[in-house]
Amino acid sequence: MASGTALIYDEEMTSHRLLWNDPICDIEVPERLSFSYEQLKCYHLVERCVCVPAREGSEEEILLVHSSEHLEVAKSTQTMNEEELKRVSGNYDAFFFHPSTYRCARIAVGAGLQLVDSVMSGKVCNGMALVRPPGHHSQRNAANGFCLFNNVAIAAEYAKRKYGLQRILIVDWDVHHGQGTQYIFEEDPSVLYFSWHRYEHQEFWPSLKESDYDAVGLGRGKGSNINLPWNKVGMGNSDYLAAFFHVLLPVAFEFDPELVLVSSGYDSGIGDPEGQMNATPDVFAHLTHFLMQLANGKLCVILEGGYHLKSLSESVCMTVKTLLGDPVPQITGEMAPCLSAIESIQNVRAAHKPYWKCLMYEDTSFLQNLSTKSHLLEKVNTNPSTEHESKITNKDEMVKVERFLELHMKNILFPVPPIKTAATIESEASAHLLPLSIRVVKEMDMNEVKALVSAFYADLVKEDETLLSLGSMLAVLDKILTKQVCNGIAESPTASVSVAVALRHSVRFGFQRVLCIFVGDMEIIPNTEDGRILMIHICEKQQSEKTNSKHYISLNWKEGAEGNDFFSAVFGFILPVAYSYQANLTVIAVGPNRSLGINGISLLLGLLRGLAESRILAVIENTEMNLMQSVAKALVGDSTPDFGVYAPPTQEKVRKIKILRDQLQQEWKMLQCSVKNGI
Ligand code: Q9C
Ligand code: ZN
Repeated sequence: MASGTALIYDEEMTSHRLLWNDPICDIEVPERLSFSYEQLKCYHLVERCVCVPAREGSEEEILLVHSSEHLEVAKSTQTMNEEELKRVSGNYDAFFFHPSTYRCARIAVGAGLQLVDSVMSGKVCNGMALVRPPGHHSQRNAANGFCLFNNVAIAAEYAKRKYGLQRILIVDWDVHHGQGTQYIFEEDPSVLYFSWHRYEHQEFWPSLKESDYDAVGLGRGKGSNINLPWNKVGMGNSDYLAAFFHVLLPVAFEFDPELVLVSSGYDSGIGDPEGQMNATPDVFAHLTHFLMQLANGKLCVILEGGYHLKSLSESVCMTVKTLLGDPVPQITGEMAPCLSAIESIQNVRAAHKPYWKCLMYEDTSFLQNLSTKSHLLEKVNTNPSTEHESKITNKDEMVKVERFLELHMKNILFPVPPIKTAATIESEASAHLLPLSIRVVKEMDMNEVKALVSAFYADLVKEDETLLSLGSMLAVLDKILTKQVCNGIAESPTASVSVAVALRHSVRFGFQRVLCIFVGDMEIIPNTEDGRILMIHICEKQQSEKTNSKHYISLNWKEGAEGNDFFSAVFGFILPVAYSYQANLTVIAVGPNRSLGINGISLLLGLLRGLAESRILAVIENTEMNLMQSVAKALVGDSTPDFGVYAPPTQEKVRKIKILRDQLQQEWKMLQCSVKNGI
């Protein structure tokens, strides 16, 4: 399997710059690139990447997407004087030419292609290209919005041709709508384009009707264009995460791309003068982490916008750090999407219901009540405190954000344990099946275990036999609690007791919120740490007795015969609850009669690494080597295995999730994805 992260940067792309006064274009400065690269050096990230040189994209490659007229106009600007440059620039909406622009734009295109080649050839697993000018507004025949050639669109078309790819996902998290990319692929079902963007009911640039949620693609491409318009400024971490849980991820996993490209604009981050949003740099680590679970990890991130230098550069660093496999920082702030975000999410889910199986049981009855596009929320908005209206407009605010970020980054960045996953290994035979990076730790000494148990856990541990099985779990847990490793696996013949001890031990150690996920038949030993532990029990049989506690959730789920219908439960329920809870440790226990396949468990683990700074203790009851191996791989960050043919969840399962969601969304707010219920 491929490993490593490519980084592509060429200083030459800083030579493209604005030569005259233009208040619209003056934010697209060369420092965007150099500052980001400096910050990467500062965090010692450059030296951990595989530095791949950029190259010029060829004319032929540019013509994959653009007209020859457009190419010729761009080419002709190389020898123009300032006056002529200004005149040609004036032919476009928000673009400026410099004599070096054509050359830079060709390098920007080539950088993207070098990245695609590095990933597709297996030289690296993923990577990022820092480029200027950006690309996603550029159209077949026109420059637009600081963009000359559409770098990402060309990369997608190139990947299709050169590697015969049939499914490419483009995620555009820039705060502007990449209308250029939409136009290029709107009839093409092989490219799924997702974009969220500041829209404000069409008031915000580029103010197009076709940026709204009902632009779903054309002809054979229907369903492969997903627009999520933000109708308010101030969207933050929880709004972005909700968009991923309830729109992008379910559809993306159903689409099952062979390659993921990101139109990676950071003007959707806090402090940006264009976006006016509130998302902090750490959210980009999460977004990146989610996308790394697709396409066997083949992820190419290509820079687009981002105009607050500090915010931009920190966000770039969070992205690259995550691509490198570092633990994901804990997300900050209240975990509740705002009403306006929920409304947008609901609308786009409804608009795409005809095209995606994961949405086929969506309730769209609300649509009939809307004669025009809904502004209904302005009226029903009962909780204005979660709505945001303030706009940052002046330099003072920009400086405030800078100070905030300075502090914030110090808080969220933590030292990475050099070896990340711990396990105790029973036999030589099992040792060689586990990933090499696993750190083998010695079981805790029996006398120590006895002393510990008799002092604090005697009520949980009544048999000597059970005592014996705690040695492995306690040794691994200790390494996690003391931050020597990030996560670990313990085998235990008595998982429920091991987990009960692990939970109480972690709480005693000082953890305030431990998320515990049980998979399979297991006796749940009630805990006395109420509130500090949240349990989700995934099993076939209904566990009725304990459902009255708000910190015990029973999710009755049996994976379908074809497997992999688990996505809907993961994205629609488990992740939203887990992110709402903001755990600082995750414990997952897999017992007998598990109702999930190994793939489902791997996916779940891969995704749970996004929580609690990736701290996970996995306790596995039966010594099933396949399962052990997959869990170990997921914990060290290997990409999730292929899922096979997509199997939609049955209507009954969708209903089950919905009932749980309606029941619990007041408590766990990230579950909210429609305004009809519960608000
Ligand atoms: N009144 C990127 O972020 N604003 N481009 C034009 C006209 C243009 C943004 C405002 C913003 C372009 C790649
Ligand atoms: Zn932008």
